[in-house]
Formats: sequence, C-alpha cells, structure tokens
Amino acid sequence: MEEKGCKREEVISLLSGYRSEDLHHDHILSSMCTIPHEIAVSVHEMFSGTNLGDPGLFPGTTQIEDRLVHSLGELMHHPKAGGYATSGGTESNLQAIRIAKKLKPGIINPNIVVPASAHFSFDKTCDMLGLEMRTVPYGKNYTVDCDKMAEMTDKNTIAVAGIAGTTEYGMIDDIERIGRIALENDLFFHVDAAFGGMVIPFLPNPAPFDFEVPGVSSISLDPHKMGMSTIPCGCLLLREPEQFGTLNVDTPYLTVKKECTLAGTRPGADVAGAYAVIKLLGREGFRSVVAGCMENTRRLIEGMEAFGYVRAVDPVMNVATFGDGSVPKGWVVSHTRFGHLRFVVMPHVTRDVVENFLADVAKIN
Ligand code: 0PR
Repeated sequence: MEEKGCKREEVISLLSGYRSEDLHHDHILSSMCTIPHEIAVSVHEMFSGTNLGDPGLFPGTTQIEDRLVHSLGELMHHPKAGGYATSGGTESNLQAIRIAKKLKPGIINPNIVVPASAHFSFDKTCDMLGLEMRTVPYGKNYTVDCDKMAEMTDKNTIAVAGIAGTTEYGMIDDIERIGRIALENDLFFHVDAAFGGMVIPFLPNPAPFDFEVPGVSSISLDPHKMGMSTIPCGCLLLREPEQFGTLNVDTPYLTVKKECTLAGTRPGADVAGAYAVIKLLGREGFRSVVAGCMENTRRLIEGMEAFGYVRAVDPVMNVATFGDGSVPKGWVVSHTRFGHLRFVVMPHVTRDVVENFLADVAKIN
C-alpha cells in the first residue's frame, strides 16, 4: 500500500484497464456462471454492506434470506426445508457432508460414496473432513452405476451423493434409485443440484430429483449459476432443518447466540439479488429462460453435427458435448476428462452467439 492515496478517476481508470483484459461473456461457451440479471445487479448495490453473519443487525436482509430459502424449498417440493445461503456449491457440499458426519459419530474410518462425475468440491470436502472418498464408476450415459454404488457402501459409510446436473455432461443420476439405497442402509443422501436445481424444475417432464424423492436428505442449488444472481450465491437445503443444529457453535457476543454456517461474515447483497430475480421472473419466467437455453443447445448440436462433430451424449440439460475436434480461435470451450468438447449454453449464450460461433466453425471446416 502506498503512503498517499490516488484520485478517484485514477483508481477507476486503473481498474477499468484490468477489467478490459477479462474475456467477454459472448465468447465464453463453457462457464456455468452467466451475466447476472439486471435486477440482481441493482439490488446488489442496494444491499452492499449488509452482513448476514450478524442477523440481529440486519433483520430485513435476514428475512430475505428466509424467503429465498422458502422459495427454493418450495421449488424442491418441500416448503418446510431448512437452509441458508452459502457461497456456492462447494460450501453447500462441504456443509452437507459435515452434517452427515456429525449425525454418525463414532465411525473410525468413515467414507462417502459418490459418483465418478462428482464435482471436485467433494475431494476438498473429504480432505478437510478426513473421509475416504469412494468413487462409483459411470454406468450408462455418464450417470452413476447404481448397482455398484450399492455394493460400495458398507458399515463405515456416512453418506451417499447423487448429481442432478453433472458438471461435465449435464446428466442426472437416478436419484430415486439412490434414495432407495440410502433408505435401505440408513444413509444420509445429499443431492448436488448446484447447476441443475434451477434448470430441472423448468424442463417439460423432469425426472424426480428433489425432496419429492424419499430418502433425499439435503440438496445444494446455486442461484449464481442458472439463477442469474450476482456471485457468490449458493443455497444448502435440508429436509430436516433441525439437523443444522449439529453444526452449531456458540457466538456469545453476537446478536444471535449460535451459528451453523461456515463463514462468519456473509454477504446479503447477492442473496437479495437472487431473491429479486426469483420474484421478478416467477416459475413462468424461469421456464422461458430454460426453454431458450434448451433451444439454443439443440441448435448448437444440430449445427455442430452438420460439420461432423458427433454428440457425446443426448443432453438432458443445457450442456452439449462432442467428440473432439478443433474450435475456432477466440472462443472459450472446455474439454471433459474424456476429451470431449464441452459447451454450457447459459442465458448469455444467445441464438446470435450460437450462430456467430457456428459461422466461425464453418471457416475452419
Ligand atoms: N457442484 C456442481 C455440480 C458444480 O457444477 C459445481 C461448479 C459445484 C458443485 C461447485 O460450485 P461452486 O463453484 O459454486 O463452489 N461447477 C462449475 C465448474 O466447476 C463452476 C464454474 C463456474 C467454473 C463458472 C468455471 C466457471 O467459469 O465448472
């Protein structure tokens, strides 16, 4: 830090320079985040400086968090779900598995059994919590092999997980089947719907994946992905809200005397933004956003296949994957662990963006 501060314009100009080096969304075809909705950005500013870590100081913002949790609980077919706004899928997954561990004390070498497709946040979780991570191989269509999952659980298993909207292929595990495995073996069952939670409910005939499914204990879903909120906004929901109590620590000098969240200071701005988007769009609005993304996903696949790129799988959601092939310069596309080209058709990947991309693909084929 320098001794003397700079003029405001200098600071803004310095930062604008850095910002201009960032890539533009209209060329990013592989991100699970998007340009936040305009109302989320306005509300974010209105609530900057709010801290959900000390709810007694911000009772208004705290009510908004409660309303967000309630709305998302309703969306997940369980209006009485408990929950809180996390920093994203990583924190939600970590906290869910922490709860599972607390609910089964006394296991010497605890393990969790997760699909091979599980996001790398489960590796971090297991590292932090001292758990063995058992990875179940893929079955059909890049979803988890449920027979193998059942075989891989044992008396030291504290939780199983299913993914509703896998990061790489956008597929949905057989949540009903995993729910039965969980119930038969008395296991905590966490559904990672960080991406899919704000997509699947708005598809025409979605497979059951949420609290509607017997055995599901917790769900993570992220407004900062398909919910179009500002970053960072995730949400962890529990079927039995009182289980959050297993994480409580005493906070004697705060306005609340106990806290179960991971972070202490927690932003309210993104949470208010997320709630604003939900209120503004309603289910109808989200259905239309998701329908647009699915339409653009289909157009991308049709366009790519016309150039000889072969789809890796028929996507259930707005993720498209293809056998490898070259990609025109200037576009950001990622590769899955199996080397497939991977696109995430987020709301910023509009029909025009898809057409511009396909026009560039035409030039290299
Ligand atoms: N669970 C699933 C199924 C996910 O896809 C992700 C992230 C997480 C958990 C973790 O969520 P947070 O990153 O919010 O903690 N999926 C994206 C990914 O790893 C995150 C992302 C988003 C990465 C935008 C890059 C990017 O540009 O690909």
